[in-house]
Amino acid sequence: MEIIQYHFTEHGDQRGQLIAVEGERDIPFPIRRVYYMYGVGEGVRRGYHAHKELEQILICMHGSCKVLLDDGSERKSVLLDKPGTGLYIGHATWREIYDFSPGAVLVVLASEIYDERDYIRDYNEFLNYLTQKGR
Ligand code: T46
Repeated sequence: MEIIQYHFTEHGDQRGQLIAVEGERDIPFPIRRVYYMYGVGEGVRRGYHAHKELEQILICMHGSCKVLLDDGSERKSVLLDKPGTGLYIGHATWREIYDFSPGAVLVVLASEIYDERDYIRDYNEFLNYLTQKGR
């Protein structure tokens, strides 16, 4: 499984840092939704699902967290700890997000608006879905 990360340009000067992320330019899809999570407690693990169509970029704006990616045949963990780096997660990839540091803020740029029908929340269903798709 290839891990795809985008490194955004940091416009830094004596006033501090600024990063801009433009859909279809800095990332491969138009941004139709932004959401973020914060106040995630120690030991909490989120996600546990895959998406049928959704593409996303995860950016840890403050602190750090880890993301487990699983394409049905391989599992990889990625540490997110830089506001200038975005992790791409395409469709048909199981994800779990864990090890949030105290005060961590995770921002997600999504290719589609929220649609619960796009979620696969059962791991065996996810494996069956991959088999059906011939992956
Ligand atoms: C993902 C990981 C990284 C909404 O109403 N709108 C939204 O856009 C989202 C993302 C969630 N919600 C509601 C649905 C649930 O009642 O917020 C609640 C928590 O969502 P969920 O349990 O899906 O959160 P996570 O952290 O398990 O997963 C989220 C995204 O849902 C998912 O797409 O890839 O973050």
